[in-house]
Amino acid sequence: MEAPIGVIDSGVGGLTVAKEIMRLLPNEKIYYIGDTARCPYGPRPRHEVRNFTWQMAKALERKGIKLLVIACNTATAVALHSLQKYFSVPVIGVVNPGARAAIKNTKRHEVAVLATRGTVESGAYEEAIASLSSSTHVVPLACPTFVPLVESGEYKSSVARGIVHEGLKPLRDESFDTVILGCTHYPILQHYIEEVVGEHVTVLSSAEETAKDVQEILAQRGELAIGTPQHKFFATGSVPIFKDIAEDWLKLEQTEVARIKLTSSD
Ligand code: I24
Ligand code: DGL
Repeated sequence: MEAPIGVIDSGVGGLTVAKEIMRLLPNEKIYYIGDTARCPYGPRPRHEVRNFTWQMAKALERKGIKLLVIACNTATAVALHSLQKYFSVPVIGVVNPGARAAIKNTKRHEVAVLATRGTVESGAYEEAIASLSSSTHVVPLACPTFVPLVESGEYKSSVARGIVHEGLKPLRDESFDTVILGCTHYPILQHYIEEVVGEHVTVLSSAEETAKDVQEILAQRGELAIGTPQHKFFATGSVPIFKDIAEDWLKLEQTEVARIKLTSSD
């Protein structure tokens, strides 16, 4: 089908999800909104995150999309269910795909979830995991230093290694065989996270699992695209900064990035 897949996020982090969708479904056109002017969502009160998420979803609905992906874990945690009730196109978030993959993987029924404060406080991952497997124990951990670390550009340095090791210290006394990266930015730190948890623990990214869900839903509805897509990106903040990060991360040239205004009347 001609219509694009809509992807919304608090900023550029959701490009980790967009990249997985592009990799799995290279013919699909993506319309992406990053609310870079109001990023990060992680520390914000839930009513605010819900409000901002609605604004992005409505803006994409007006542009015409066949499916909406909430790429931001914090936004998914507080807004998914209400958006699913309102929109006529399928709306998927990143929490259920991550939870499902973790349940499939865990042998000991013990899963750790790394996420922002907002996501951890919402209890969304516990709820999603409990509905799939009531016997699975969840160890949630907020890692509030990780998003600023990635966004500082220091994510490859030895400073990054130290911050990740420090942030994951509370996991030392916990038992688990599976970790969900429940935040858009954490796949960037995956190597350091794997170093801390050790080789006997599987680290899963919600981003990758979500792309599989998108594929399944579109295939089921007979809505998979054919052809060469021209993606469009919209940012509420700086266009050149967004473009730089997007082209670097997605390994694309000449991406189309425009400024978008979101208001409470949306
Ligand atoms: N990564 C993210 N956000 C940033 C960044 C980064 N700066 C460097 N890198 N900045 O998120 C956020 C600041 N805003 C200001 C307003 O405009 C938008 C940006 C993670 C991105 C994950 C795809 C590091 C970096 C990069 C390129 C690719 C990946 C990456 F520069 F981690
Ligand atoms: N996109 C957010 C998430 O996945 C991380 C960045 C933010 O706090 O806005 O939870």
